[in-house]
Amino acid sequence: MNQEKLFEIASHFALEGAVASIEALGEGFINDTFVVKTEGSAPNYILQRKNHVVFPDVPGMMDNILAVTEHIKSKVADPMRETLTVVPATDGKLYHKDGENFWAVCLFIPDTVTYDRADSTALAYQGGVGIGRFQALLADFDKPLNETIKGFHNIRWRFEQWDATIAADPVGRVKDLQEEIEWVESRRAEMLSFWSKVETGEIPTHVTHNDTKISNILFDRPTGNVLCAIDLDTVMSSTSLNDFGDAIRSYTNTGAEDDKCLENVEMSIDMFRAYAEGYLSEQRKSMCASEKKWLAFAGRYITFEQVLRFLMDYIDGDKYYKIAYPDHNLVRTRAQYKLLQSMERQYDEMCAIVKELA
Ligand code: GN1
Ligand code: MG
Repeated sequence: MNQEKLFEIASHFALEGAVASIEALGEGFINDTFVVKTEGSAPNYILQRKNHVVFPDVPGMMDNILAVTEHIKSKVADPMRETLTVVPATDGKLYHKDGENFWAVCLFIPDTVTYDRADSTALAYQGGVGIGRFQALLADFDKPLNETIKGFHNIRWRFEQWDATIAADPVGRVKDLQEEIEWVESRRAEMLSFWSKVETGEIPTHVTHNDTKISNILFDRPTGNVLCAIDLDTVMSSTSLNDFGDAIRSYTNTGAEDDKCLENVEMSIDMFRAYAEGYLSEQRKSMCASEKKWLAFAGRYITFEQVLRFLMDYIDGDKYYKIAYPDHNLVRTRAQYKLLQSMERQYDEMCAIVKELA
């Protein structure tokens, strides 16, 4: 993106200090992210173009982020480091709209590090602390949040999309996928039965992060301790089990999410234990009995959902996830299914660990 345009976008925000440079940060799957550096001692900033196809209600999303971060700020020792700080536009809105694109800014938190992979149990433990603390700080948050992506981890809604996609079969792939479709169908009743416990309130809902991979946890550079959860775009109300489950899906995988070599993919029970220890060190006291009972299952639930979502996108002609090659979504489906099977095999042990720790 051209520099002149980026400077023009940045000029719409209430920044301290003159902008010195704007550079791309990482290769986001969903948003485009930039670091805005300013002259002298003024703070630096993160500027993001929010993906309005994935997030149809960016203003609602920014309202969620502001409400949640203000709540956290009111409770922590270092409010400028222990959560994100939203920087409004000069007109007071939480975003700037440029044509069809929405832009938003938050403070850059200095002296921090992030990781792309959890390659040690110590890091998995810290990641668990990060999400556990995030949920604990928000346990008494009582304002309604906007549902910025409909039915995000609601498997009943995902099955509605699934049935419609299979019926439409827009690119004629269904005929070659009978085995893979059966992976999903054979678990339909079990997954819906879990979700019905959320629908009846047997499993309560809270503020959830909904994208709990390691790269969304910020660590303090001097101490190495976990500082806060970042990327709050998907903050919504759901069961906190989903945050745990999605983290288990990503932290415990010994292979890649899209590994072509299925032998690489297993769930590491050591990583499971470490993440659960960290998470429960923050959440043990506030969780109810039904949450504890279903905690281990949440790993299977979210991994199953990911099998369904990748396969559904493949059947749909690859419209949601960016792909790097033609069968990418099918490769992802198979790798996540291998992970799901590994969890199913080790499920008794997962339950025993939760029972011991909770
Ligand atoms: C998307 O791009 P990333 O990693 O933040 C997706 C998640 C999936 C993940 C799978 C808004 O997240 O739900 O689990 O891909 N986010 C959205 O890699 O759909
Ligand atoms: Mg994300």
